[in-house]
Amino acid sequence: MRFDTLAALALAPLVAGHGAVTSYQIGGTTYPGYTGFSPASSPETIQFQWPDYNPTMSVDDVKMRCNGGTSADLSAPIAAGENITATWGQWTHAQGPVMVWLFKCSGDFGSCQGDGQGWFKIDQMGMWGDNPNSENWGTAIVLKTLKWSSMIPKNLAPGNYLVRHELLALHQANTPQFYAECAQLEVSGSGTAAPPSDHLYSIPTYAPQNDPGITVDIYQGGHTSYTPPGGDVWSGFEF
Ligand SMILES: *[C@@H]1O[C@H](CO)[C@@H](O)[C@H](O)[C@H]1NC(C)=O
Ligand SMILES: [Cu+2]
Repeated sequence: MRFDTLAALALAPLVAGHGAVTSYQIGGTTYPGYTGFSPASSPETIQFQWPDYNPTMSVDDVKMRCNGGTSADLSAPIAAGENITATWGQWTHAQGPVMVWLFKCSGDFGSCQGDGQGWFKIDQMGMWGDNPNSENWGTAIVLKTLKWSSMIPKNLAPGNYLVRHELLALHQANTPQFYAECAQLEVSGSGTAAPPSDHLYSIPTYAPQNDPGITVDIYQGGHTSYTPPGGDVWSGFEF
């Protein structure tokens, strides 16, 4: 089912500490994300409804993919080349990258759980400048604005896609905290492009737990640059 009225949008109050994407904006339309804890009574969403706010601590955890949620009732239309803006109800950490991923479904959303090596990054922001113990991080922008906007690659082949917004909090040395949530997008357009296989990852396990982008101790001197785990962004192009 497609969500196409604002009337159903009733945001429940946020109850607990960690972040969650509570809505998505595409063009002039706002689509409900999930606000947590009440799957039975929650309004229908485009976002997978997940069981709790707890951070995922290991890249091998099945909750890495979509925080343990399953297919949503609704999906949102978006044109290739258009931006999707995620809005978080709250967020508290200023160190760590923001990563935005897509996964192409082979059919209906009801049977699309993001299985297999089909996830690719369309956007990310790690650190700028040369000091990890700073607020020069993608997640610091989320802390300040509670928003993140990403463009769907202009030439991306149309179809049903999952979008996955991931915040990786690095404020505690050797205790990474991953926060990921998925939503359902119907991408339209006349493009034919798909990412090459070297940009495709399985989630969980898109990187080893000892990837330097995961284990970095931001309080130790000597780290002057940062590479997010899980490879490069694919921004789309024709073959
Ligand atoms: C659209 O997303 C891109 C990143 O993919 C970003 O650089 C740009 O600022 C966004 N545009 C708007 C209007 O938010
Ligand atoms: Cu936290």
